[in-house]
Amino acid sequence: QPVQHLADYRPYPFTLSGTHLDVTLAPRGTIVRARLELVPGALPVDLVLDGGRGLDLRALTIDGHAPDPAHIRRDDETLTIAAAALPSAPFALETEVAIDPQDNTAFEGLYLSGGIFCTQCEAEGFRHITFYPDRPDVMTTFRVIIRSDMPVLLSNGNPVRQEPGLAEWHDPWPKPAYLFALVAGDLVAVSDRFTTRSGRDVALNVWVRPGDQDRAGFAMESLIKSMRWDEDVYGREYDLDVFNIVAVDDFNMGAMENKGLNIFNSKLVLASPDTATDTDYERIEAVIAHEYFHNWTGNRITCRDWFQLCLKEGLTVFRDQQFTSDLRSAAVKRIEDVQTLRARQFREDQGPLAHPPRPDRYEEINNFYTATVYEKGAEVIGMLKRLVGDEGYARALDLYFDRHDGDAATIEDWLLVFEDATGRDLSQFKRWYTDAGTPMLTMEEAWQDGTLTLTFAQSTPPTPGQPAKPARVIPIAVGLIGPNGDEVAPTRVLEMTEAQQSFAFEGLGARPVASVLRGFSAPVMLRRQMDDATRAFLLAHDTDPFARWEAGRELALSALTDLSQGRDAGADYITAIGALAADDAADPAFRALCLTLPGEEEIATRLASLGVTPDPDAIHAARDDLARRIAVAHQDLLARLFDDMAVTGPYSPDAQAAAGRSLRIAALGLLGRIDGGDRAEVLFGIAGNMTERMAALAVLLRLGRGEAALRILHDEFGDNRLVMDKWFSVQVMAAPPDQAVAVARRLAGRKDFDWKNPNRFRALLGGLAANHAGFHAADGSGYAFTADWLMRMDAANPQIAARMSTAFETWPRYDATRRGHAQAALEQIGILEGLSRNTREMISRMIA
Ligand code: DPP
Ligand code: ZN
Repeated sequence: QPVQHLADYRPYPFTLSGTHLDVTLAPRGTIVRARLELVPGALPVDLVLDGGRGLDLRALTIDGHAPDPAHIRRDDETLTIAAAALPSAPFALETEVAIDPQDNTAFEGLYLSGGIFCTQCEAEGFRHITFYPDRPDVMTTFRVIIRSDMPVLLSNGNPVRQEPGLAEWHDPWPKPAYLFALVAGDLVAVSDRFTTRSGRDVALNVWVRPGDQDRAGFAMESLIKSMRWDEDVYGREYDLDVFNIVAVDDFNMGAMENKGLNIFNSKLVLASPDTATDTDYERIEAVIAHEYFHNWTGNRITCRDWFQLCLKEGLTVFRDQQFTSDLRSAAVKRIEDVQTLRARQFREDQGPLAHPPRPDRYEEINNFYTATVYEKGAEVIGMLKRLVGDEGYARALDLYFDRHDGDAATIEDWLLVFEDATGRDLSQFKRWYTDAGTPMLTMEEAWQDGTLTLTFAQSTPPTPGQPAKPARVIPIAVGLIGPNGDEVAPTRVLEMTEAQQSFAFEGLGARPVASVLRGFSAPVMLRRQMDDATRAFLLAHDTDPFARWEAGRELALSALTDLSQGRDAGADYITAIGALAADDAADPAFRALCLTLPGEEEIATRLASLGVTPDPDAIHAARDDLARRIAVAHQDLLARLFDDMAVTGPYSPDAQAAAGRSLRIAALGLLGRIDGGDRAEVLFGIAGNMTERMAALAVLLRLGRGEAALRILHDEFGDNRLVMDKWFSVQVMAAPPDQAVAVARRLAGRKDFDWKNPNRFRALLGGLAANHAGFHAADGSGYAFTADWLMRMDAANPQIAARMSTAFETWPRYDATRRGHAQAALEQIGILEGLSRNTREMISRMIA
């Protein structure tokens, strides 16, 4: 398959008016009979179906007759029936193929996970099940018969027939093949019901393995909350009689929004206080919502082609972020989202894998399920909402659902809806979709005669294939704080459209401090000259919670970047952070966020954006040093917080209880720098919940005294895959950097390192990648270890190998020694015989 270009889009020349599947399941030799009802266009053309060598074609007929074999051609990826063999009127194409789910270690198409048959078809998995026009703009209704002895047989839509050994499902909503799903297994359900606003009674089921029912309740609660929220906030109702969720252990993604039959990675369904952390609970709630919200933004309105992926993903992420903000703390959620964006998307934008939210070329679409498409895609919608206002946004969304229900749409369609609903010209705004890179925004201030003038300049560094970047529309939310700490001008959104632009605030009595980019109103890097005293002032007084947190973050980053370059720094930060932590009127979760230092990766990204080559060891040492000094300066306060935030009574995953625990854990992490880990050891022994136990374990591991705790956890949960994933990852992540690779190597040699399981593989390799100074060990051992495993994984599961290769995406920013080792590792992967298209594309982009 050559490079795909957005500009080459052509509609499919046939209309598909119905799909019937009849699947007889077996671990090897599953038989798939497909009947496609096709309507030819006006001109005779060949019929090209996707489907490669893995499909063993047993029979093919057109309207019941086998065509002349001379009219059928196959290659590695397609099957073509010559126009000469096709009727000019509507016809039925019937095929029978055999496939082997048991040998499918790529987990794409139909496969077996722990004895459960399941499917993953997005983006292009359906072509591994049968010959088909496997593209999102070919939509039709599906009727599916499943034949198997398994007790539970599920597919999309509504059940038509259920009898021993057979089930029939019908999905009345036309859909592309990527939303097809089939599940068969020995499963049990946690069930409930939901009545939609217009009175449709919906049966809800969360299907899990027998024994896991008591850990599926939270997922069900989250589903019901999601269904209600989408009715209340977006006016979107569910449209089938059943909604099924299935949890499986082997899954490449987090979850999948198949129509009426969502399939989830079990880590995003199963939770109990003793096995899941607060973060897990919040994530389960958000991903259940995300997949449910796709029913409208993704399924009812899908994408015309895969270049438009952010049409459904950016919008659905934006919607799940709104949902979490409504259910929990909006301020905390915004800060967390910005942290994620910076850690993953800014990082991506800074390196060789930078691409726009809507790319215009790809070799392997699975490589574009990225932070840029998802998280930046959501930020772009947030900006759009800020520019047109809440009412304009609501009008535009209503129009979008009215106009495009049943369509396979584009970013152009989406923007036109906003233009039509609000009268705004969005041609310049569109650059956010088409241009890669994080704009750098600098600000200068002038004060004269009661007028404060803010002058901004924007510039975006070149990214692969895009040397020059025209100015974008940047919404900059600004408020002003007077010298006494009161807000003298509420938030106003400045609309920057030029490369350089000034905005004046007039009639001011005394010179205020500008609070800029409130709520992180645009995904840019803001650089302004500000001394530490002014930052500390904003940290104390800003009325916008994001900007307040950001002031503290800037203080921390300026201290850490200085320290990592051998300059003394941090005193102002230590003082300011103490005052904030002591403010019992502030939300504990907010205080916890302020007390948690930026990660080493974030410090490296900041240094690189300043043109400084990051030194991973120096960054690690600087962060250790600052944390220790905070602990020394505030030990009494931290000890008080640790004690005060102890929750008594039964565990609850709600936001308020989690907030208390997060502050307690933040205090514990700092105290661990000076108490030798004694508090952590006690807490690990007595805590009744996984949140505190994992936090305590991480502290102990950093201090090199985690052995006993690890053993206890293993004894207790050795047969629980999700807990064992944590057990693997925390050891590598929290290992002292000079031991990280050795720890990873030792763990990889264990019998229970079931590396073909994506979660286990990510736990270990992702854990190492998250240990910044460990992965970037100067001797190249982290790179070599990772490369070895990527090559091994590539043969089994190309998607997972390609995704994990992003551990290398920042390699060009390091010193020559590290660059040399990284490049050698990448080149070694690149020349591997039989390397997948997925990984080949990633490597070639990274060493271009
Ligand atoms: N399952 C992935 C998601 O929901 C891809 N659609 O984002
Ligand atoms: Zn999604």
